[in-house]
Amino acid sequence: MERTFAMIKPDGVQRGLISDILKRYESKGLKIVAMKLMQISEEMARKHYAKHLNKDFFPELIRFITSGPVVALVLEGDNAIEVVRKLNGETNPQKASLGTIRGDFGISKTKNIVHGSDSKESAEREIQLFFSESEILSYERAIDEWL
Ligand code: YYY
Ligand code: MG
Repeated sequence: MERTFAMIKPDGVQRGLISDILKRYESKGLKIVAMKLMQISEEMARKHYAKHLNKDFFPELIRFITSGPVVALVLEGDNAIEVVRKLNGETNPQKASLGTIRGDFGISKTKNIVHGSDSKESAEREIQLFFSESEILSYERAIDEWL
């Protein structure tokens, strides 16, 4: 089973969308194996988005992602990385298809509600950045054999 890192960004929390978003991940069949409400420090934000350091939107991105609590998640499932990116939708919520989280709930290009790792390497790096080993749980659900 593959693991990915996902996050409900500060706009998702402020707008009361936590339960709607978790519902989509759960209903799809993904298993939540770690979850916490937290505030991201500037240092952590810069590490998380290190590959965008030289982009013009970087300062605004760091300001936004540290502006309020986020929900950090590790989600597990078959092909979880790609599945979460699909559920989240395209980066720009105005272009994202309806039926995706960004497409249904977002309109701002910066405040796009959710994050999902884009590769195995990113997933591993991001999971380690946000969670310690002991915070990630391994457990069976009765429904797992149906997924
Ligand atoms: O992986 P994803 O979140 O879909 O997009 P990235 O290209 O990795 O960009 C990270 C983050 O930066 C994006 O979610 C919104 C923000 N951003 C922006 O504010 N303006 C852009 N032109 C591109 C990205
Ligand atoms: Mg990305």
